[in-house]
Amino acid sequence: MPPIVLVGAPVEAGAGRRGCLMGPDAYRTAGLKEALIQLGHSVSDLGNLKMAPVQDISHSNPVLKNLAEVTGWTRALHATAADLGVKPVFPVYMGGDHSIALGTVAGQASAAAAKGRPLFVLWLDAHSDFHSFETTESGNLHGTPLAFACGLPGFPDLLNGLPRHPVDPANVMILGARSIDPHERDLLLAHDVSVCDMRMIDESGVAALVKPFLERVRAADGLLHVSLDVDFLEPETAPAVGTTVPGGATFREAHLVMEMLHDSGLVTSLDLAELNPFLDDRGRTARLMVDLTGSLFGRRVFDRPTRSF
Ligand code: Z70
Ligand code: MN
Ligand code: MN
Ligand code: MN
Repeated sequence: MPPIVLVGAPVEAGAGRRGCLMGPDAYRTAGLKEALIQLGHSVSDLGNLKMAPVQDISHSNPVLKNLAEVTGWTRALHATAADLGVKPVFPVYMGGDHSIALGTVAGQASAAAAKGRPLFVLWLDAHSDFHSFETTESGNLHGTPLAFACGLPGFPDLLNGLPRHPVDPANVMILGARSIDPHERDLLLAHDVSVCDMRMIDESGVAALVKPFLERVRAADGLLHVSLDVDFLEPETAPAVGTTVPGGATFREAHLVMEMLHDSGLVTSLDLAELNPFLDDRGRTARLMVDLTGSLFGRRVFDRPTRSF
């Protein structure tokens, strides 16, 4: 595994309530870097990115919130991800609300294009985040990053004239969905995105859903970006999130996904999104996210099989 680079993105401008800007520091307090070092990785922390609001950006939809700030973060994160994505490192983007993925996925996609390899995206989320800036009714821009990543129309020039390298919607899997708005549902169907909702998890189990996706990534020699939204998890397990949606992934399902991702050896970048430490219960959601990241980076009980009967 290449060296891990932690990038702090203290973004809350994309969410409906404040607090996600404390996310990166909560991951530091919960010992993310130390946990990864303990697993034998070499880890550096670039600190928190800086952002300058972009004033010369506008859009006809009057409900959009904090467009200047979100665009500033998108450009900063896009530049960082495009740079880290071509280096022999594994970037972990510590959000910040999920609008960070407007920049991280675009940057990783730009790097993948430079390498001539397809980018795949696994979106672990209660939501599909598949609004364009035209279709969002809440105006909360954390509801838009996956549509932007897939190259959908209805966005202003978030990348300051730099080319978008759209992720093929056929290379995306959403897992854990249970709250999708009507416009998003139409767009997901029109673009033929694979959406695995909670019913599919209940009926098939996460392993049977994730396995064929990982096989596709391997067969295509793809790079794989994983975007983990805290609300993928059941809110009783992970309370530190602004919009709680009951019926989420269990502790064990989430760990199993992370363990399978580790064993695949296919993951090349990771977002940790939507942690709101202001809403946490004595840091337990932050610690759970650190533990899940540990599973993605190889934590297991034994490093070889024990005797079997
Ligand atoms: C809804 C909207 C959302 C969280 C994404 C929800 C968006 N679709 N909420 N992540 N926590 O407002 O667009
Ligand atoms: Mn999300
Ligand atoms: Mn490019
Ligand atoms: Mn969500």
